[in-house]
Amino acid sequence: MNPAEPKFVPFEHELALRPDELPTKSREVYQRMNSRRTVREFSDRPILKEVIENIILAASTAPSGANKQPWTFCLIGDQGYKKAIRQAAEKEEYENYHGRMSVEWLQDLAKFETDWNKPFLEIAPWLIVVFKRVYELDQTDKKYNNYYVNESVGIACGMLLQAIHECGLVSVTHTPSPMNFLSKLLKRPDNERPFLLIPVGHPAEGAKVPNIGRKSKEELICYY
Ligand code: IYR
Repeated sequence: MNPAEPKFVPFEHELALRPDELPTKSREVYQRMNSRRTVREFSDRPILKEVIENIILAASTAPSGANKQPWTFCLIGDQGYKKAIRQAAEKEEYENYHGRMSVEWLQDLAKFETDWNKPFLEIAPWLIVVFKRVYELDQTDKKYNNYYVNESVGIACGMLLQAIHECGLVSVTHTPSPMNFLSKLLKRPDNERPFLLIPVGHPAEGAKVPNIGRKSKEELICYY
């Protein structure tokens, strides 16, 4: 760090609400976030690269262990890459749905009507592949482990989903398993591991989502 720069700067508190404004504000925030749904039916309507870049910048404001920001976001808009990713993901998912997943797991997924077919990987205008960076290398190739990598990248992904939602766009958190084909296809370095594959786009006209609910306040919170 530049020694001329101060170690601490004043916290800019942009949104200081009065206590009497908080119940309404917090209810509105909840209602807004509660309207986010995972959508698997996408339109191929294009989205400007600038929009997705801003969404990724929003996600990158997430807190992280020792501010190491242990993430890389690969942004895929090329049809050739999308097709290759779809083919590789479907190969793994076919095996998952035909033997690798337990009967109990398949029963739990029945209400979502998912299967090994993943057309959204080619239809959505953008795929974001989030990689976690397990360690960094210095100029001499000495390894420095990052801290709380799963926590940090998980938080960034949550913020990414919310940023997508705030833009009126939709996403699905896709977790083909195993995911190492993404490292190979995208030629990622050894310190990066695939974390989540997130197609982003507009919803298809008439898109439907499963009729499922969320836990109640009583089920969620333990009061002390
Ligand atoms: N990864 C698979 C299966 C799947 C697993 C869970 I847990 C889900 O909540 C949804 C799907 C797939 O993407 O189809």
